[in-house]
Amino acid sequence: MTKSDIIENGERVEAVEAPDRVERADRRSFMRSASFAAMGAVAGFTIPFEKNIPAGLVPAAFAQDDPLAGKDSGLTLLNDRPVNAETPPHLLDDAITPTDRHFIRNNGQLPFEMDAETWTLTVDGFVDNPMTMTIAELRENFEVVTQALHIECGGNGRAAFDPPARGNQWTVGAVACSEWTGVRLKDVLEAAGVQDAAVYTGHEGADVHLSGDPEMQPISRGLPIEKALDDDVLIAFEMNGGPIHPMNGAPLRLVVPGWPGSCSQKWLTRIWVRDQVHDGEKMGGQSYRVPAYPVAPGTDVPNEDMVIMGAMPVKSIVTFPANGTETGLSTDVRGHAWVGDRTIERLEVSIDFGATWTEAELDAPVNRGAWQNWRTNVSFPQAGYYEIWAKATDSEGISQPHAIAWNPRGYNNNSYHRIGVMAG
Ligand SMILES: Nc1nc2c(c(=O)[nH]1)N[C@H]1C(S)=C(S)[C@@H](COP(=O)(O)O)O[C@H]1N2
Ligand SMILES: [Mo]
Repeated sequence: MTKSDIIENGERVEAVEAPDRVERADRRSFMRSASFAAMGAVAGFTIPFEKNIPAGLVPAAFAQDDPLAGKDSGLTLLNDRPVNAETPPHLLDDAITPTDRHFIRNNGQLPFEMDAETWTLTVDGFVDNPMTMTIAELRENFEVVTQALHIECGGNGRAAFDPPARGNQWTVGAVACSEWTGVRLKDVLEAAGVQDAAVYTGHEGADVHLSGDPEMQPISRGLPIEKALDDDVLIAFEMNGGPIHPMNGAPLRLVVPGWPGSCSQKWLTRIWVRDQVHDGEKMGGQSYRVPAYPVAPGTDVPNEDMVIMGAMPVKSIVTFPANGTETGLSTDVRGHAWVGDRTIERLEVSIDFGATWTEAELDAPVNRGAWQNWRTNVSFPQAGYYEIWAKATDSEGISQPHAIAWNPRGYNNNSYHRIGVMAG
């Protein structure tokens, strides 16, 4: 078995992922450079019949690793290569999403190492003072802030597209609002001295392309410089007062609330300030881009007619009661609402398929970039099946639509969240 055998066979590389990141990094480097015997040594055993092992076989002892280690067992695993998992709405009931319930959207494999002590971030490109800093230096040199910030995958809701759009079939749970601690990207960029020629950032992370090819990046997206200088964008090193979960970008990540989740680079190693729109992996073609004009469902839209997604549209979710449950003739109803770069002004609920709506109690955001919590109580006129629909309206007076504005890759589905209950 050669080194390239191992690297080219993504299945095998993926299969050695272990919950313990240190151990895992060890195993991974052995996978890349050594033999099964060496791997056995790491795990504390020898493999007497090593020479009989067919190329490409994953030793069963290494294949048991759980991609959802450290996560709530109620998360729905959509894919394990790369790992993608969403959170059922009833598990998103908390005002602040616990770390173990934050969804996971990976485009590649975990980095080889995620050591907070040795991690560095480089800021370079069109800046006066290019810099490379450790996490300790970021903490020392910039104001450390803690904010509740929501992240939603641009493709959340894709499963409802008709005709279907390819990509992860997210239902409604590729969204979360955890409390993130870090420094403002704006403060770091200002210290680096953004030059007049700067128009965009390019973000790089340490995750590994699915092919294992070290020359390729799984994803590298960026922000228009105006958004990068907005004070709600954080370079985060803590999640909910503890370490960032390895799957959520430990030990350093961007959090760009209200913009497609893909802007929130995980395992962040570099902010490259550019004098052109960033052209990193998944910035072009049909990725995170929508047609510049409305299209009929199923339309093939040429790449040159696609525009990069910016702030995400107004949206809400019902987190209680759970879909498909039985209730009394009245029940509490609650959830969250959010929108990119604006606030939610109104949240309404309907129990009669949208014929009438009643306003719910809606909290202000705890800080800019946080989702807003809402609650109400509904009474059903008689026993039977009801749907509870939620509709948010933002500060520009724009409400969630009833139907999906179809686009080829299934982005920005902000149609009403509906849950069904048996009342009485
Ligand atoms: N380095 C890196 N950053 C990344 C990704 C990735 O695959 N690699 N996925 C992006 C996408 S598409 C989303 S929706 C968010 C998801 O963040 P989460 O996995 O912490 O929920 O991370 C973004 N940041
Ligand atoms: Mo995403």
